[in-house]
Amino acid sequence: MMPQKIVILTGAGISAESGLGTFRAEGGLWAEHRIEDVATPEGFARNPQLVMDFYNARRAQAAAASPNAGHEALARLEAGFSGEVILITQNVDDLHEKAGSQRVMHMHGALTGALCGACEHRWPAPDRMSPGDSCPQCNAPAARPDIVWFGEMPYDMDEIFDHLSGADLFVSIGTSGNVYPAAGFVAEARRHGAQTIEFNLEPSEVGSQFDDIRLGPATRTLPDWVAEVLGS
Ligand code: BJW
Repeated sequence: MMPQKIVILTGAGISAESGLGTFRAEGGLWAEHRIEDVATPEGFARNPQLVMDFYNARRAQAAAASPNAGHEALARLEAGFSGEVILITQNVDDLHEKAGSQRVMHMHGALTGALCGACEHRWPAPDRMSPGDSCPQCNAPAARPDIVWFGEMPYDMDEIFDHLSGADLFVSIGTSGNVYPAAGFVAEARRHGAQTIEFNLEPSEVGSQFDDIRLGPATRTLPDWVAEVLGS
């Protein structure tokens, strides 16, 4: 049966072929940086310069990167599918938007955003952020990258769980299934009756929970799958 509502979760793997590093691969971001130093509120409090440098560098890399055939296939799906397509990304880059996707939920935040640690006001991040930058709304010297770190609540969770409960098809792309709550989305979608597909180079930590697994680089597997769904 043709699905009416497709909910897609993407992770670092979809941007790997655009030259952006993944986290847990050999030589990935977590091999070069300790998670507790650069991706926790405690790490930011201890050494804000280190954390700003980490995200300033990643912001510059993401700005220079181009979407690949995987991002482009998902944008074609959203434009051409007769039902609803919801795209949830854990990625903080903007390659889905650059590819033309319109409805993208950034559950772990965005490199293009700044957030006030005092009043929670958000504004577009400058190319380089510095510790002590002040908030344009409340003036507190409390600017930080608008990124969801470990121990913080990911964004749009109520809306995401609503979408998962209404999905006919849940699709996970290029994520290792190590980080919750995203790693639990497949179980949630299944509980509500969705069919599930995983796209990855290898089965993820939660790979056994999917009905179907398509292995291979996303630039190859996604264009094929989208052509299948759109019947082209
Ligand atoms: C390809 C490919 C190609 C490569 N084609 N594929 C114990 C049990 C359960 C939970 C917890 C626990 N202790 C603590 C927690 C909670 C914690 C957590 O999950 N910890 C785990 C480590 C256990 N989670 C949190 O703290 C989250 N908040 C939270 O839980 O709030 C409470 C809450 C309760 C109830 C409901 C809701 C909330 C916050 C998590 C924040 C994560 N932040 C990061 C960093 C910030 C963003 C950034 O700097 O970019 O987000 S961590 C990092 O991991 C980043 C990513 O978004 C995230 C996921 O990584 P991803 O995308 O899966 O990347 P990789 O590298 O792991 O995998 C890449 C995959 O691609 C691989 O599988 C490759 O094979 C594949 N691949 N090339 C296809 N070409």
